[in-house]
Amino acid sequence: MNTLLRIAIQKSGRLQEGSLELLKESGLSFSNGKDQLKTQARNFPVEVLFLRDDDIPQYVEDKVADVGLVGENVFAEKKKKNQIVKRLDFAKCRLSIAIPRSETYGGIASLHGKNIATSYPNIVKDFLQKHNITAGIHEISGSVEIAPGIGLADAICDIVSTGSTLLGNGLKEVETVMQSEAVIIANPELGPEKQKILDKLLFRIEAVKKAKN
Ligand code: PRT
Ligand code: ZN
Repeated sequence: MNTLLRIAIQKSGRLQEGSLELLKESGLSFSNGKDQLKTQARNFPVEVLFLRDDDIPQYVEDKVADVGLVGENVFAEKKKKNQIVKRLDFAKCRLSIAIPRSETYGGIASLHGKNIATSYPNIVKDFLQKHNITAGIHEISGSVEIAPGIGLADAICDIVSTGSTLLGNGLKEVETVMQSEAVIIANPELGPEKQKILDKLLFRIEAVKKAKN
């Protein structure tokens, strides 16, 4: 049986288009059926699985997929035994702490005793620990930016790109917790055949990147 490298990408959302484009620019061609769960490249030993981005690190750790394409923020939050094998220069954003605009910010120590709403509890926990801050973390899965306005939290930690969402919700960015971009993560124990396919793919991706610059 011929070995296939299984690549998990986001089923729909901000990473989906860029992920498929990257694979196509690297010379892989797919039959474009909609609503597929998986598809095989016609001309390269790769199979693509379409998943929710949050699930990808676990699937890669469990070897359901061999590699995955996710935001670095998701990779960092999930804390799996995978490795980043390529940074991709798209879906750039940052994870930041924001507070109501009406409040004065007296530096990171003023987060002491506050309640922070976020979808990234592990990253926030590590950040607070690193700065010796004791604060509450309130995990919510979506619409984090409305939390201070409805009295659910004093501050938030969420993804920021242009900053207009924060502005629209009366918030201001006060600390950058991490920078993020799309990355390729891989299970560290791929075995020689899959590793060879991955190396070939990464070589092509690098060539595409160089041609663009
Ligand atoms: O359904 P699934 O779980 O797969 O997708 P999702 O809804 O969890 O993720 P999705 O598609 O929204 O984002 C996927 C990844 O894109 C994130 O994990 C980030 O790595 C990256 N990314 C880049 C962003 C943004 N830019 C971004 N702007 N993810 C989210 N946003 C949000 C931001 O939180 C804000 O609410 O977009 C809004 C607009 O941002 P501003 O600052 O430009 O106003
Ligand atoms: Zn998600």
